[in-house]
This record gives sequence, C-alpha cells and structure tokens, in this order.
Amino acid sequence: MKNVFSLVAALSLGVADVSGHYIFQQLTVGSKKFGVFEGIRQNSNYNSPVTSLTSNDLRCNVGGSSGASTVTVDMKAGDSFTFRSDTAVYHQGPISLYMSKAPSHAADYDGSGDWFKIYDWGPTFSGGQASWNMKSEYTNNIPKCIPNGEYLLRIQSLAIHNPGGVPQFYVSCAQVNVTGGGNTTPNPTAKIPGAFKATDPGYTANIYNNFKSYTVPGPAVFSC
Ligand SMILES: *[C@@H]1O[C@H](CO)[C@@H](O)[C@H](O)[C@H]1NC(C)=O
Ligand SMILES: [Cu+2]
Repeated sequence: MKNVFSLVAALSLGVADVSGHYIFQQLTVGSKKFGVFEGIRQNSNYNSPVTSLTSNDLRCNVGGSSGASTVTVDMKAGDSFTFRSDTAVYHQGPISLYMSKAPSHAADYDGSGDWFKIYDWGPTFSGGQASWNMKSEYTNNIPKCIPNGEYLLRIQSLAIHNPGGVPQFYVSCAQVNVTGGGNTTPNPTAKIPGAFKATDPGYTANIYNNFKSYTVPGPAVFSC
C-alpha cells in the first residue's frame, strides 16, 4: 500500500510539475527584500504563461489588471531592483524589463498607456552555441532621468523553447513610486498588447536550427 501511495503522490507531483512553470513573485529594492507579492500584483493563473498576443493579460498577467491587492513601493531613480521567481527560469528566450507611467496611482492603473523598455537579456552566441541567461533573479536599475511618479515595472520572460509551438509570456508587474528622477520622456514606446506580433523574428525564431543572431521583440531599449 505504501508503494501505491508513493506512486499516486509521485504522479500528482508530476502533473503539478507539468502545469507549473515559474512566476516572478518577489521584489527587492536596494537591500530591502519585500514579501511574496508585496509590491507585485498577484496573478490568478498560478505560474502559467499568457499565450495570446491580443490579450490585455499580456500586460500584468492573468488577474493582474488591478493593483488594489498590493502596495506601491518607493524607489529612487537609479535604484537597483531585483525580480525573483519561485522557480528559476528554465525555458530559453529573452527576459525584458518594461515600465509604464500611471496617469495617477499605479494601484489604479490597468497598463493601457505607453510602455518603454529599460533592459533586455538576450542570448549570447559563442562557438556556434547560443546561451540564455536563465536564473531566478534578475537585477537592473530604474533609469535616472525618467520623471517622478508612479509606474508599473514589468518583467517578461518570453519562452521560445518550442519552435512551431506557441511562445509563452511569463509576466509580472510591480508598482513603484519613483522620486529623484529627471525630465526625460522615455521613448520609443509601445502598447501592450500590440508590441508583439506573430511575425516578429524574435517570436518565430527556431533556436535549435541555424540560430546565429537574435533581435529581442518589443521596442528598442530606452536609456537616458
Ligand atoms: C510617492 O512619493 C511621493 C513623494 O515622496 C509621495 O508624496 C506620494 O504619496 C507617494 N505615493 C505613494 C503611493 O506612496
Ligand atoms: Cu513552462
């Protein structure tokens, strides 16, 4: 009987593993580590991806259209931040960071405005091999020159490990209140959905076949 129970337990773990992937759920600002989903909008799809290019869920994940359930975190322009995932990213593909300024409060903002990109982790090519930066923590800095105010700060893992299949977007949005910024209006910007098209080379790439160069989808990275 014991073995039967072990088998059932193993099978159910296996099933959970197949449907489970990863979710960016914890934020650190400078040396301050927040709780799980503290300052990050909690999604309602466990750690599954968004796969529709036309869905508003591409912005802040399923269940992430409102920020009423969490706090907005204070940050200074230039501050370092880290997004941490429950499970290390294990699907190949680029990781990108985006921001979008809320008309007033980040907690009330649905992400329908303009998004700019602040960073891309693309592949590196060496000796005919591509390698992707797959880990559980991604660290970057808020651009120093952006205007003060409340923003959505978004991380996106675009999983393109299954050429010919449907790419997967693993996204989370933090709510941040930026002070000490500047006067530069970031550009270029894009809307989400809209920023990613089924014909994007970075979206349709076959990473296993003659894969020698890569352009990360979305607008060009803004820097001050
Ligand atoms: C954002 O920071 C400003 C300046 O410190 C402050 O007045 C405002 O209340 C903050 N907003 C939130 C949501 O904390
Ligand atoms: Cu997966």
